[in-house]
Amino acid sequence: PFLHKVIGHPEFQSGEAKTTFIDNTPQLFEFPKLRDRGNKTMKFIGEVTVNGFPGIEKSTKKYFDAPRIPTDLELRNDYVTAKNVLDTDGAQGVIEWVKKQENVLLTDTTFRDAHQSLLATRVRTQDFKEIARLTGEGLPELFSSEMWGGATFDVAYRFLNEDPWQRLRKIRKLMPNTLLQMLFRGSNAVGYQNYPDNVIEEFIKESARQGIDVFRIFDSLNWLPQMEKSIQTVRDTGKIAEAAICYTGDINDPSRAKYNVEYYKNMAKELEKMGAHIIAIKDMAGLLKPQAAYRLISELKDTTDLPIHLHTHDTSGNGIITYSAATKAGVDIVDVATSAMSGATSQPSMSSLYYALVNGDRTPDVNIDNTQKINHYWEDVRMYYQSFENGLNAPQTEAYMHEMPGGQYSNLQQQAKAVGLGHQWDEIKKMYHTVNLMFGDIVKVTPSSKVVGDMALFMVQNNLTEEEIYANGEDLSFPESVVTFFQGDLGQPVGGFPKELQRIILKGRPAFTERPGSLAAPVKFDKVKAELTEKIGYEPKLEEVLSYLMYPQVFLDYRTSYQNFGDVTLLDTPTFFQGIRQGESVEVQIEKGKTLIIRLDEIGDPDIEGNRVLFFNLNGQRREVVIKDTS
Ligand code: 3PY
Ligand code: ZN
Repeated sequence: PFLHKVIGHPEFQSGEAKTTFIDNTPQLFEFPKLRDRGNKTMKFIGEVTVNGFPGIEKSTKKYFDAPRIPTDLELRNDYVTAKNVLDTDGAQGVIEWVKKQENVLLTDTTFRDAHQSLLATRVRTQDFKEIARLTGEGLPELFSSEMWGGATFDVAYRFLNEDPWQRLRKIRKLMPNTLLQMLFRGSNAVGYQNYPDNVIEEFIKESARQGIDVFRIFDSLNWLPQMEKSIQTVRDTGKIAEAAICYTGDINDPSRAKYNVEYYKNMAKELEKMGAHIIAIKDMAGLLKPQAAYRLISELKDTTDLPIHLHTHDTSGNGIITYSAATKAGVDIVDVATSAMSGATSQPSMSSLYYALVNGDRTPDVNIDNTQKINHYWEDVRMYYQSFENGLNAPQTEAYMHEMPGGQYSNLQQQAKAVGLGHQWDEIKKMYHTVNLMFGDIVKVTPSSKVVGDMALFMVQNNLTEEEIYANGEDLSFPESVVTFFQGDLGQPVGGFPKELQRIILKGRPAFTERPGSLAAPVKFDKVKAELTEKIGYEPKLEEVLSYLMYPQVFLDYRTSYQNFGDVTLLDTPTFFQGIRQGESVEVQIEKGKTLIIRLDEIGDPDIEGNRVLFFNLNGQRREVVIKDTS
């Protein structure tokens, strides 16, 4: 076909073609490029069709109707959004704007925490793309859309064969008038360990440059020294620094005096001094009960002039009452999710909160019809992700006891199943509570929550009680995450480490109390760039160097997968997770006006080595792809 194209080209036929003709006529290469992309895409589809998607049970492909996309949203084109204010008046302008609002403002977490907490973070960019523009246009009154950071960064690479930076760019383009918000783990950035200060700085600058407007910064132990650098860097970029206080315990329970209301007020004052624009209360496990919410928000409002942004999880079923109480107490912004992606371990529902507050004071200013129409889309899309449901679809008040963050619940459950402890899940939850108290009652959120989870699993797996740890701990070898935690790798917990347990766990290894980021040598970006160039065969962009620094092997594996399969983000979600069946066709739009139509005609029997030939039809041409059947 390439030769035909050359010979058939009018310039060639006219006899005017020079040796530069081939170089200057890129259309000649379109066919091979298309064919190459077709081959890679068929390889991916073939692989999933034959061997299933890693991590989910292979089953008969389910067919779904196309999701309902709203076509008749009411638009308020003259509305000046918070993003418009940021672009014209800067971060301080947004703060003044928030303070002037009479109604409670909303952040929509559908694109980040909601699916992180309900569907193991697995929602794909393809499914956000369809609805992002409509969400921005139909809900201009939102304070922000939380759509990046937290676990979405590495899950995108690791499990979805997706580049998270590409997701950011796409959503940025589709939601030009909405503040885009990310969850940033302070000195852990979007990873699970401490990174040198210059990595934190470069990561924030690059994220801001590519479109993040609001950085919610937290530390997994509420340790202030680990938040300062991030807050300052965000301020320097001109974006909004939202400093989060992780909420644990119960301010109204005298037996949990460590985290009393004074503790939170002091922390808020410190964060204000550090330069925070907004104070967030990050109730990651849904522990903030309604009356405590009223008290906490009231007292914080008396303590600081900064806006207060409240985040909770609806695990206990009390989320809406908590928000209602907080709204009465004057909270400025609360986090909600579209109804179909709300409740249980996720955020409370946007439309439920609307109706809880309607015809009263401070009713959120959103178009409820638009909210419900956008929700139809999510009712349909959630079905694609059934394999990732965590099974927690009713209120669970035990969360007040175990205090596990919404995003950790299903993760730890999976970890337990993987080591054969699925049937002991109730004991693990109790052990998680015990371990928290053994550790001195710490803040539990990524990554500190993982340490508590690892220790709980270790104790249940080895049939160990708290007493036995103290009695025989000298002879036990503890999980690596627990050892490094007690060395001070994640920073210092409130009130310090319990000395006796620290001694038992460290067995003479050194512990330090300095900020780990201040001990780490700055990364030499040029050197890392050269090293990465060697590994991937081209000069990487800064964003790729950052991803590699954060997750070296995960990033390299992603590059390998990209080499083999091309851009699989373009596949529809049922095909991505389940492949296609014999006789089925799928369309993959690889560029505007360029679509691959792929049909699977036949799956051959395996040969002696297990290789099967899959007979495809790609845009009318017969193609064969060989896939090794690993079953
Ligand atoms: C994360 O760090 O991913 C969280 O969602 C913490 O709550
Ligand atoms: Zn959360």
